[in-house]
Amino acid sequence: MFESLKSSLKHFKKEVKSTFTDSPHEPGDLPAKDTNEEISSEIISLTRKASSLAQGKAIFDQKSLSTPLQELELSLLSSDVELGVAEAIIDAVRQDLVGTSRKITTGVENAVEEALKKALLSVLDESTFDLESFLSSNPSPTIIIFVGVNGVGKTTTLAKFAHFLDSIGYSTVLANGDTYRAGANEQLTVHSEALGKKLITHQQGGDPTAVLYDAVEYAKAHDIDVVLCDTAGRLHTNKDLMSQLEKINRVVSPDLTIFIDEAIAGQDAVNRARHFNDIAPIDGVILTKIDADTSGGAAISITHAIKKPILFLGSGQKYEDLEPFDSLAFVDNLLD
Ligand SMILES: Nc1nc2c(ncn2[C@@H]2O[C@H](COP(=O)(O)OP(=O)(O)OP(=O)(O)O)[C@@H](O)[C@H]2O)c(=O)[nH]1
Ligand SMILES: [Mg+2]
Repeated sequence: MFESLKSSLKHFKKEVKSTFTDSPHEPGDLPAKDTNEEISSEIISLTRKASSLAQGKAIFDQKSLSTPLQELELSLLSSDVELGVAEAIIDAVRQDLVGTSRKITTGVENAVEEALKKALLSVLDESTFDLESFLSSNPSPTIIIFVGVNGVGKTTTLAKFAHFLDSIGYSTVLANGDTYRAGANEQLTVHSEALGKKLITHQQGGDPTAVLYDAVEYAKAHDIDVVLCDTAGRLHTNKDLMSQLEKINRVVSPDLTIFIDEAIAGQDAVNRARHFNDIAPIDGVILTKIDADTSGGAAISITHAIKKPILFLGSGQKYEDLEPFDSLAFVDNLLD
């Protein structure tokens, strides 16, 4: 999982370590320089390095860090990390390290690891959300709608979410706002029966807002805590379906709108999140299919791009395969 990102970070740690702890070149190995100025600057830098190495220390200077940082930026980009996010990570690592010194024995690796950890957390934690405290303070029923493009796992995730809410003591009713796709009612019926949940549906072709309205009425009448509303998959470029979503958002006025996309969609997932956020403001994101071979770029980029947190990661087909997103555990796993 996230192998591409992991290997980018590992490579960076290795490069920095060898840049700052290997002995300086022999004079004969000096890279060719064009001007006297370049030669003297190289000699000064090597002399400094030799002297700090002699004292058992490595000094992180801007010049020596620049090549490993450039390489890191390129490999983040090739792992589908968005340019602005890759730059934010590089800047944070540079700021953290440049001008500091560490003991060669253990300090260099730790310093690089800590700088990467802080930089990654700074983009992942730009927005956070405590679902449980929100649910406990929001007047019932809390209305949650699941939105996203076709086939990304909205319906499956809604069912997993109902299972998760059960585990923390919240009752749910399911509502099928996907009146567009043939077979959508049947799919959600299978989940509602497996989970023992009431499901509100209308006929295919009906108005999704009417289904959601009925589900809210049902929840009020039966003292249900949360209404989970599925919606049809829609491409962000489909004007009709996007204006339907805008109407659902306006009429139903959900307490939470959760954007679902596949972690494997990388940069596309980030772009789609922006489009959906413009039409029906997103409160949080769930990335699915992290069990597939994903670079991890979407997970790193999406919060920085839309300033909304990742709430959960979907990792398989079973109801239990939905983990609350924990940025620290996520970063520790990347740097492991
Ligand atoms: N491996 C894996 N498969 C998943 C995951 N989540 C959903 N799926 C599968 O993805 C496929 C599509 O899931 P759905 O839940 O129907 O997707 P959807 O977004 O509701 O699709 P539409 O309603 O057609 O837009 C199904 O085969 C799911 O079993 C996941 O986390 N991991
Ligand atoms: Mg669906």
